[in-house]
Amino acid sequence: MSKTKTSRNLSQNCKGIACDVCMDISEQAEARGVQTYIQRMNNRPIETCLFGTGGTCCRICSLGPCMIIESAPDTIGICGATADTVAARNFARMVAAGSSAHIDHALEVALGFMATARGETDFEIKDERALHTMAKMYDIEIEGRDKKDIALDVGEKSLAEFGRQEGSLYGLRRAPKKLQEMWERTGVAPRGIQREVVDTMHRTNMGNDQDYRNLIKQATRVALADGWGASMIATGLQDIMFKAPKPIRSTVNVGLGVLSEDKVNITLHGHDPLLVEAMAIVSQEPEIEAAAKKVGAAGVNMVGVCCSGVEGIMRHGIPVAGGLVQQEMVIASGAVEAMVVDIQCIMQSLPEVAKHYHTEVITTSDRAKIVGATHIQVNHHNTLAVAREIILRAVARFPKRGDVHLTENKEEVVVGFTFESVKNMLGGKFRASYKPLNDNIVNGRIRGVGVIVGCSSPRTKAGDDIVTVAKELIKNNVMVVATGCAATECGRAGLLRPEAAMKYAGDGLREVCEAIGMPPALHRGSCVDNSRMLVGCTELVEVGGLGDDFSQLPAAGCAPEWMSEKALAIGQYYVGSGLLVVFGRVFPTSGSKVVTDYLCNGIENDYGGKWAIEEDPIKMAHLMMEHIEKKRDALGINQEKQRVLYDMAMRRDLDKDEGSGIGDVGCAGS
Ligand code: NFS
Ligand code: SF4
Repeated sequence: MSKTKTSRNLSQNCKGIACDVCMDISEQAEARGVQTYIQRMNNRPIETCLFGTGGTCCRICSLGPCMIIESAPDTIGICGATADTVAARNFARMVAAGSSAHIDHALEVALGFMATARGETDFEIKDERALHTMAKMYDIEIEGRDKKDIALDVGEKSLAEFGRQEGSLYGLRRAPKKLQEMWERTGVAPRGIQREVVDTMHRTNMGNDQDYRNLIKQATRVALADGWGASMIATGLQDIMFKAPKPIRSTVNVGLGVLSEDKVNITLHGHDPLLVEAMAIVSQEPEIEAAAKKVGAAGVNMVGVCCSGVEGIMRHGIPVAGGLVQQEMVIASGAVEAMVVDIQCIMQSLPEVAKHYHTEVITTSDRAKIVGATHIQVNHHNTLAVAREIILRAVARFPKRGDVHLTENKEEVVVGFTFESVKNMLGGKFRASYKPLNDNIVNGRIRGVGVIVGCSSPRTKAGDDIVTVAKELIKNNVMVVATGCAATECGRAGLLRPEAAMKYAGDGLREVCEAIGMPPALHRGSCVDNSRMLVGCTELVEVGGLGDDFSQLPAAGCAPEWMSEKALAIGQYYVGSGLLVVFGRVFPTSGSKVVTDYLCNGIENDYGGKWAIEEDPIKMAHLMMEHIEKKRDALGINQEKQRVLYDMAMRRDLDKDEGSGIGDVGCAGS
């Protein structure tokens, strides 16, 4: 059974810590007066507020703020709101906010895609296979049509999904039939993508929805609009314009080999793939190289941070310095000429840290400006020109570089394991299929799939919990698939190399990894690319042998170090799709036992998935593995099978046993 905890027994570690590499940079930076999250956490004057942590502070009207203690009836809101209502209302708002980040990202991508299809941008329709996948989803005719015309139709249909008022989203069609039926039956199938955000913000206004289960229902609907709607569109259109990633080698970590001692280092931080693409293209131009040489640099070195980093590494092999918690340390290395940021997960402190060095922080989106940074607006029509301008500004800063604090710290990684590339890897280009994966799950060499998503947190040693969960899963033959900063942390710990299977994987998983040449932990892209996980799960179902719904799969997700509302949105769309999701350390409804208990238990009866909360990473991994084994038991694939010789009648019965996927070998078990 999942654990339900209140805020009182969840760890509230307010001491700032980091990995050894970052501690080292931070200490030398502190000596010159630089303040990073480590000092800010240590110097925080007020302890974390339990009302805020547990989700029972309501400030949506001026009769409040009302701070509600579940066990003290006289603390209910002035309007009569209970801890359950307030916690569920705040949760729904957080999910809507997280979803909005992905939705707005996707909308920008869709607008850029339309402009590209019209030939108005510097980009092009590069991946026709990805174009056809999206076209099929929208029932758009492909045969005999020019790719530009197909792209225009795909762009229009994608844009229409945001403002749709009736019916349900096309993206839902990529789910197994049974899941689609459940969404329709329970009323959580999203209508228009943006409509679900508006609905959530409306019903969480003062005096509207005050039934916690109904509020969680809407939180599920808006989250599904994110995962199966917006994120699916973002990933699909990005793949069409920039090509779907394929496995590619690169390096990660804050150290030499990622940041260069003799080149102009430009870090790309944020989430906008358009800018990453433009910077990757322009940095290869001979004029840029010549400009760098002119100032005494050996060239220009692009480095990624957060999900922009993930976009750059998957498509171009651009090395990644780190995720959320490494961003200040990257500047404090003293080796960065420009940190270029766009949207999301950007610490306001960056220009302050940069003041102590020669680094220029450049904001590029009018959604994310920071006082103290230089703003250069990027739009769909000027991307390459602006990329050129930014790179030349960075080059001009190179002669001002002072002491650099960098040690030999880099890890080799192989990244870019999308749903399609895994299919190709498993079945070969001409018989691309998940069947070998399903077979190995059914025969038990691989027990199941453990999905690790979300951020790295300053509350842990930055990545420690993520890596501990990943290693424990791998050791116990659970294949790990990771996205976002969690994937970067797996890389920093050396888990994203095929050789890691030898060192960390249990016998069964190691055997499969060695046969295919894949790492035991697969890097599946940015947080928006969690849509790739959804499509991958559908494939596991459709290939057969593992049930007919996500809730039957031997799979579980987790976000050990989550911090962003975006992680909550992702968690809720996994739960609403039938999966178990375990979050570490804090959970935003912990001030209401009723709501937390519903999210961790009761919700399973409604949508098939559920949450669990566990701060100990080893226990978290075991919670996921217990769930996986329970699903295996229910599928009947854990039973000790006896060798039976089949006669013709038995074979015919087996053929009728559609979807079992284990009947085609002629004898049950081995
Ligand atoms: Ni995801 Fe990517 Fe990282 Fe967390 Fe932020 S960068 S969108 S939210 S911190 S994983
Ligand atoms: Fe207080 Fe109710 Fe107003 Fe919230 S809506 S601040 S609980 S009076």
